[in-house]
Amino acid sequence: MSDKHAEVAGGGFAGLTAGIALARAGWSVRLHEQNDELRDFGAGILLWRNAMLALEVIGVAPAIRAHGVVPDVYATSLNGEMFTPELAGYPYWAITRPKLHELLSDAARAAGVDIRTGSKAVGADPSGALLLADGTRLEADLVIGADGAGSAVRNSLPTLTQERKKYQDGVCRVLVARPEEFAGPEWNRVIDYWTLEPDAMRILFITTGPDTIYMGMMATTSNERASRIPIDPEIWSARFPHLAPVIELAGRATGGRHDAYQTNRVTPWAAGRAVVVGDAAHAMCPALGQGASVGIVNAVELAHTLGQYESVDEGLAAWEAKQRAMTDAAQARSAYMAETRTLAKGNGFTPEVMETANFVLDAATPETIALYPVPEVNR
Ligand code: FAD
Ligand code: 5PR
Repeated sequence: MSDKHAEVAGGGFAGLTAGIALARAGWSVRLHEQNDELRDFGAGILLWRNAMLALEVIGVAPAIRAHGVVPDVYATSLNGEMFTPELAGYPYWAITRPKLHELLSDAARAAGVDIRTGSKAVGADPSGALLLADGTRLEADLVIGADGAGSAVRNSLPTLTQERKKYQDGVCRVLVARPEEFAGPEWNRVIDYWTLEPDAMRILFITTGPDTIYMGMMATTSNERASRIPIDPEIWSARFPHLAPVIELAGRATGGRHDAYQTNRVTPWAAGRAVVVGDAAHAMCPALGQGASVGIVNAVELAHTLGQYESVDEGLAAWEAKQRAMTDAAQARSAYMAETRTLAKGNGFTPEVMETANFVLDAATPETIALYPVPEVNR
């Protein structure tokens, strides 16, 4: 067990996961969230096998399995034509973001993480200190910037270079109450409805529980009506007439949000005793549905790798050396998929695409790995 101390900026999925993993390894951890409440926006989320293995390591996976839904298949439809469904038997879970966030927050408190809300970070000192907006300087053996794509911690560290990119697409995300017509177990699936003409519009339909459906409604940002929150039912129903009943519900949903696809790639991830994890380090296109999952994996591996080194600096270097290739590949692949919209053609989950989801953490035991067998076709 460690006797070291960490200061974490950011109470999103990456920051909470890093906090739990370090606290369970004996670190004292204080976590700063700028908002007055701990929560997440953005409707629903897919957690792939890689994330589930990480969440097993920190003890949160059983609750995800209890509250989430295993989609029986991932079906793709282009202009109303259904391709052969994929991912039958693949171990992945759909869950609402508020639920995932609540489970991680509860686990962080249970692990002893000292959570400070309304606490805003403005930067880090590589010699080992987190700097807060109120002028406080908090010394630590490790400072983690898990403060999202706009990371103040990252921006305060001049040796971390970043490439930022914007893409043509954006997505409106809403959570709707699951209507009677979609109550049956045959709707416990992902259906990816595409149209590409005259411009791309897509509805990603994901059942997230007995009472909720997550709808990711993608369009080019130049299509203003289709990029609007609240959802404009008329423009969406004209393109997807058979989905009119759920589109109506989406139009009435509250708490939805629109995001344009934006990415950043940071090199290196650490400066002295300061390090970035999650979107602060590697925001990616959502096409693989892997942004949070990769952040969760890297956060768990960070704690695991640090446990193998006496010196934090050496541990950080070893961690980045191990996690970099998988992370870069996920970013490159999701960017390619977003740019080419290859998922619209069906049969998109090739073994190459599944590489990120199939990534196995060093921290996972053989017993854990055995809980999540990968079907032959997805290897
Ligand atoms: P964030 O979620 O941005 O959290 C950062 C936290 O830090 C926030 O709470 C913020 O308030 C706080 N903060 C910010 N600045 C400061 C500061 N200065 N001081 C203190 N606190 C601060 N990923 C998946 O794995 N599966 C999916 O299905 C999936 N779908 C997606 C769909 C879309 C449309 C998009 C856009 C993304 C999707 N993702 C998905 C990616 C995922 O949402 C992100 O990768 C993930 O939420 C990032 O988590 P994070 O903790 O790194 O950052
Ligand atoms: N997967 C998920 C998702 O929310 C999106 C995509 C893929 C879970 C965006 O709605 O391809 O853009 C995607």
